[in-house]
Amino acid sequence: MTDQQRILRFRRMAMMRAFDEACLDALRRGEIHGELHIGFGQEAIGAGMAESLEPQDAVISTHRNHFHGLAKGVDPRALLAEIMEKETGLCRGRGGHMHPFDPTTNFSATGIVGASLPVALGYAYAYRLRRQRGVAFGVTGDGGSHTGGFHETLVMAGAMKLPLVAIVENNALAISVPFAAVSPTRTIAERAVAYNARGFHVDGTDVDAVAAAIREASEHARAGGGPAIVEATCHRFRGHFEGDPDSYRDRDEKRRIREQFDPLTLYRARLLRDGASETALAAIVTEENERMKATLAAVRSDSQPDPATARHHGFVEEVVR
Ligand SMILES: Cc1ncc(C[n+]2csc(CCOP(=O)(O)OP(=O)(O)O)c2C)c(N)n1
Repeated sequence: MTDQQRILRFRRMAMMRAFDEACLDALRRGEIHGELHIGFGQEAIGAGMAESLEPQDAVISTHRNHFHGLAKGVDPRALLAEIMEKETGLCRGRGGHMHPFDPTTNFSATGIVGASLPVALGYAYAYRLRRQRGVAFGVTGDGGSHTGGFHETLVMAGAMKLPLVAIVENNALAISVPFAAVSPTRTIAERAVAYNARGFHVDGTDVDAVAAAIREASEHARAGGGPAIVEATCHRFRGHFEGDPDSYRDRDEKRRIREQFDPLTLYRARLLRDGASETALAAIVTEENERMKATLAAVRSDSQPDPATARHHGFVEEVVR
């Protein structure tokens, strides 16, 4: 791997963090309504995915979806505009933060826990039927990995050797439910054997480790070897959603997590140790923050959809007519 590739990984993580900082800013000013799920602490997974994704591949994500969309190449401005319910958003402001959909990059998300996997299965099956090279990436949390849809998806993908990679962001909490208390296995990756799938268990705060595992999993799937599960362990820095009192963890534990497991801090230290310049890395963070602030400022002046068009562009309109 070249120094340039490593710097790009750092930049991608900085960009993802800056994106969610922009979302928080907008939320605090009352410019986002409804729930907002911030991904701080999980940047290495988004950034680690990015390099394995080809244009025809699909990424189907969760309620905590921003980093996966950015990894797939979704335009940050259009994603932010969607989250801020603007007419310029990916879905003209009608999907919002939990339901972005971008047919140009094959990216979508769902607020239904675990439901990203069956959608990814549909893409994987379509690639097979159309004899296309694509791989479908279904992202889920540890909570989502316990659902029936996850199991059914892996059963069918395993039986048919479909090109599907399940990426599990295991932050060890499904809202307040600790992973260890509800999982029958120590890891999720070890369940892969039941599906004739490859299983990878990686430190999800280490972007190099994540990128390597996803690279291997996707090459395996792309080559016709069948599905893979990549479980990336990580930490969620903030509450489940903005407004969650997060009372299931004490303050000291949260501070310790932020101090010890910040993927950006950890990677910065590695790059510095390997000879990167401190000034150059600081400049990258500043550039990404400034760029995102400018994007936020631009989105702010976009208009919101006209209420008279609330029934346009959708199923409701068709049924009512
Ligand atoms: C089918 C379904 N059940 C319950 C919920 C409510 N809910 C939203 S997020 C969540 C927890 C998800 O945990 P996990 O999959 O580990 O993802 P994380 O939030 O940790 O990223 C739950 C139970 C839902 N949205 N969908």
